[in-house]
Parts: sequence; structure tokens; C-alpha cells
Amino acid sequence: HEADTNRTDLMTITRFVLNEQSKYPESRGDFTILLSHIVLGCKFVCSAVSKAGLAKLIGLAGDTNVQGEEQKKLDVLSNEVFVKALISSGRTCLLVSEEIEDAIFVPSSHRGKYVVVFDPLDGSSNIDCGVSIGTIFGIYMVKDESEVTLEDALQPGNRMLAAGYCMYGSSCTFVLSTGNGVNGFTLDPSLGEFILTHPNIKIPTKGKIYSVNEGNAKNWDEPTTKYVEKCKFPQDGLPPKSLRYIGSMVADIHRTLLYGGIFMYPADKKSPHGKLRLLYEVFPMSFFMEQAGGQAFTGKQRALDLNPKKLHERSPIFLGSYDDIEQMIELYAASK
Ligand code: AHM
Ligand code: MG
Repeated sequence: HEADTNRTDLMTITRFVLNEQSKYPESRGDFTILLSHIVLGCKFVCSAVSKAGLAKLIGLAGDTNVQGEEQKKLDVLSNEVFVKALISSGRTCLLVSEEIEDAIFVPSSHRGKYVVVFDPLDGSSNIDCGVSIGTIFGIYMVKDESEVTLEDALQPGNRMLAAGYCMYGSSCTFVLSTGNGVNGFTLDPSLGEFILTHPNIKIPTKGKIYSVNEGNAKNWDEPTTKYVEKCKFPQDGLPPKSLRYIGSMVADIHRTLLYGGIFMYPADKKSPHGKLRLLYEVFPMSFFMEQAGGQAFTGKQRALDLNPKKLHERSPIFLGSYDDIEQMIELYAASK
């Protein structure tokens, strides 16, 4: 009967977050307002992505369309939309975007208490061929509202209040954790609303899929090499794992969350820190992987305990099912 109820009793993302926040008597609705601005940004990007082929939004920045207007590249456009939405929310004080070298200090007229780190459109290599891409974000609280500093953006992941992503795929899916489990919402295009479709997501404790760019294998370290060898030629009588790799972190993580398994972007000889960015890729994904019952490991330690030194620093990362990551942790321990 639940399906029936859902059809007439719609749990929108705003209603869901309002419900959650009402458990905290001190809550004044600031978080809900901030989130509704992020959601608006995601809806805009979703619409732009789906029209990209038609509107010739893709292509080189500076191209002109048939009307002679300048066209912006999708990632440039997405970044502008999020920056403006976040500032106009009046609830942020400091923003870090993958697209911008320096952090943005929000003008005092619009200043609030939240710090937002985000990658407005991740998976750039997949934009021009219509493969799923996404937005990733994480939210912190400023330490002292009267004195905002760069340090506020360099907090360890374990201080995140909330993290999420929006995947622009066959449907538009918004996955959110406010530190109290993980919930998934799907955009109903006719309503323009995200509706709760995946309540309380838990990642399977063990998975049958591994996800990695194997083209880098010649430069991998020993534990990564051993792990992937085990996936293909298991010695424990289990069948081999399947390989799935989209090359869009949001899509690879979304599948890992729902089906279980392991996603890795390890360090290698050419990229000793891996590829993915700590603040707005590794931390948010690690945050809700743990919230869903999985683990996030860097090859040395729990990812969320890292203390960032620079805004755009990178970190190796292994994310996924509890048992699969545990096996990786054991391989690293044995290689010391
Ligand atoms: P981007 O920020 O330039 O889009 O790069 C990040 C993307 C991730 O979405 C994905 O996990 C990874 O890069 C794939 O990298 P590779 O092409 O090296 O496998
Ligand atoms: Mg990125």
C-alpha cells in the first residue's frame, strides 16, 4: 500500500528536510533555505544538461548560437548558477568551487553561517557524449560567524554537517545525507519537485562489482594491483567480480551505493595523490558512504579524518561496501 500512499502523499525534499530539522528545537530553517537554493541550482543544471544537444550549450566557451548570443560551456554555466544561488540564499559565508581557484568570501550583506564546497558539474569528459554527470556538494558550519577565514573551508571531512550529489542521468536523482542516514529523491519533471524515492539507503555489506580506471594499472601500487587481481581471479571459490566504470564519479558512486561493491581512484606512480579532489569530491562521497554503512579509506587512513591543507588538494580514495573496503585495508596493512 505504500506505493499507493506515495502517489497521493508526496514527500518532497523540502518537506523531508523541514521534518528532519524540526527535531532540533534551535533550528530556524536556515539549513532548509540553503538546501532549497542548492536544489534550485540542480534543477537548472538538470534542465540545461537535457537540452544541451538542442541548445548547443556544449562546445567551446565563447561559441555563438543561431541567435548570435554567446554560449557558455555547461560547466561554466553550472558554476555561475550555483555561485549565484548560494550567495542569494543569504545563508552562506564561504564557497569553494572546483571551477574557481580561490575561495569566495560572500559579501557581508548576504552572509550566513554555512560554508559550501562543491563541484558544479563533475565528469567533464562525459559531457559531450550524453553520459551521466553530476553535481557534488558538502556543507560545513563556520567556526566564528564574525570572522570568516580560509580555515573554515579547510575543516576535516568529519566536521561536515551534510553532503549530497545530484546525478543528471536517465532520471535526475538527488541523494542527501544530513548526518542521519542517506535518502534519495527523484525529480518528477511534471511537478518540478524532487520526491523521496529511496528512503534510508544502506549499501550492501559486500558487493559483486569493482570500479576503477584500469588503464592506469601499470602505475598502481602493490595493494591495488593485488586487490584487482583478486577481483578477477578469486582464490576463495567465489565467482569473479564484474567491472563497471563510467568515469563520472557521481554515477559510479551512485551505482556503488545501490548495488554495493568498491569504487577506487588510487594513488599511482604518476599521480602520487590520485586524481580526485579532497574537499568537494572525496569528502562528500566519503561522508554519506559512511552514513549508508560503507567505508571510505585513503590507503593510509579513514578519509574523513584528513586535514586539508589546500583548497584543491587531491587524495587517493577507496569507497564502498564495508567488507570490500575492509579487504583493501587489510592489503595495505600487509604491505607495510
Ligand atoms: P573532472 O572533475 O575533471 O570531471 O574529473 C573528475 C572525474 C570523476 O568524475 C571521475 O571519477 C574521474 O574523473 C575519472 O577519471 P579518469 O578519466 O582518469 O578515469
Ligand atoms: Mg570534478
